[in-house]
Amino acid sequence: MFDKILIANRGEIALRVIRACREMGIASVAVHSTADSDAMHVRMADESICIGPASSTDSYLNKAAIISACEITGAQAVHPGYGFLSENEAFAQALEDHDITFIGPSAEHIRIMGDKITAKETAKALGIPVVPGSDGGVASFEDAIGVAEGIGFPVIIKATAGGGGRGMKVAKNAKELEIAFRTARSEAKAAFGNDEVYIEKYLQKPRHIEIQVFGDGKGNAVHLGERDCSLQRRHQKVFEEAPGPAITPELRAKIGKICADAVAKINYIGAGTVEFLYEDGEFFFIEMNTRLQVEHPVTEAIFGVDLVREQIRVAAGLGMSFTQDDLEINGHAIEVRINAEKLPNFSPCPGKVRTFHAPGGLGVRMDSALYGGYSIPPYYDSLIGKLIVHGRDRPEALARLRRALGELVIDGIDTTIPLFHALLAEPDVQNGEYNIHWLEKWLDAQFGKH
Ligand code: MV4
Repeated sequence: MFDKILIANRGEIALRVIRACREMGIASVAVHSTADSDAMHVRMADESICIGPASSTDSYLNKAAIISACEITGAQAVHPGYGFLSENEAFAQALEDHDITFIGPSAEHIRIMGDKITAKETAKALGIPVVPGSDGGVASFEDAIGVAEGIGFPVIIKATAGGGGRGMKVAKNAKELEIAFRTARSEAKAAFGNDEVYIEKYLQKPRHIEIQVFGDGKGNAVHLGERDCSLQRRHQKVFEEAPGPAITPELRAKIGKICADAVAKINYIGAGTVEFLYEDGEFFFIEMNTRLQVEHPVTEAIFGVDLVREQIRVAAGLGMSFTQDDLEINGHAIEVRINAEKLPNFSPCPGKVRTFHAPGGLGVRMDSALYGGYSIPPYYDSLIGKLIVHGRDRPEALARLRRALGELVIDGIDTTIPLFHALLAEPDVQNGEYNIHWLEKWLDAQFGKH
């Protein structure tokens, strides 16, 4: 096992990793920018080291500075958290070249899943159901029409180098396809330096369901069920839950086994998420994320496992501490993302936090790096906390969420807390009756086109 791990991240996820290290008797090293000298992760780690100026590009994304920090502190492994360098193939490779362990999958697995066409081809070859569409990239409008007529309209054009919803265009007929195809290519070229696009059948009212998988890198893998993350605004998740309200035990077992078998076959190591669109009882693969995700705590809650501990174990060459048969769902969990943003436009709202009071009690977890008197810097993501509740069933989790939100105090800045009070009053949210478009529609109805 490692003696010392460096955490190449900040905020709540850095604390999350430091906590796992401490429970495992592993020393932790925080890295930080000059803007983060007073940040909680710096205070909580055993050691800290400044790696550059405020801009992420020069600090949290600075591979050379992070590798130097490992050399200076003697850290044997790096946990990348999520975002920043967590899915950066070159970083995973550079660490390997320096004999430092990347706590995550291999550079090769990151590469395969980072290219959306290769990811889809790989998924298909591994027996994962994919959305009907083109076989790889579509080079000409004539080919695009051919594909669209084969699968039927509406279709969606996606950038190979895109992801997270960037560079997508929907076309309802051949005329719309002509314009959409041309703009999708030029936008992809401008945004990603790669104009390759592919075409899929457009699913009109799906849910975003993602399967948590975990591999030991030696051909063994398990699944930890699904999360329903359909409540999103501009491709940013705001509310996530597990299990998914629409997913039966039979559906879960079937798609879960398909995903676990697939990642076992490629000797995948560590945590991964296989993302699907789910409509009318069918799953369609869209992407795979080769990292720990923001919303991992809802899975931890219902399965009673520590995913970061398991990531560290497998990275150190140990096995997972459980098998598929050990994994059983207990109750229901919900996470809401607390952002430093002002409603109704969700405009970033950094500034000084006067009071921070975290809720507590049975079934409540607050992951946040805030403290009273802390100044949220304007340079980074606006996520300032995650409130996760766990109950014996969904109604209990909802009641607990309402109660915990009432206890949560963040004074001095605007946050997304009022959004969740309003959402909890909605019958559709109470009944779990929503899809990927529900939140945007609801926001339009509440506040007008925003
Ligand atoms: C789709 C789709 C409908 N049909 N693909 C958006 C982000 C990227 N991960 C995939 N996305 C979508 N792909 C087909 N074939 C609709 C979306 C989509 C979406 C997906 C998940 C969560 C929220 C979304 C919001 C708008 C569109």
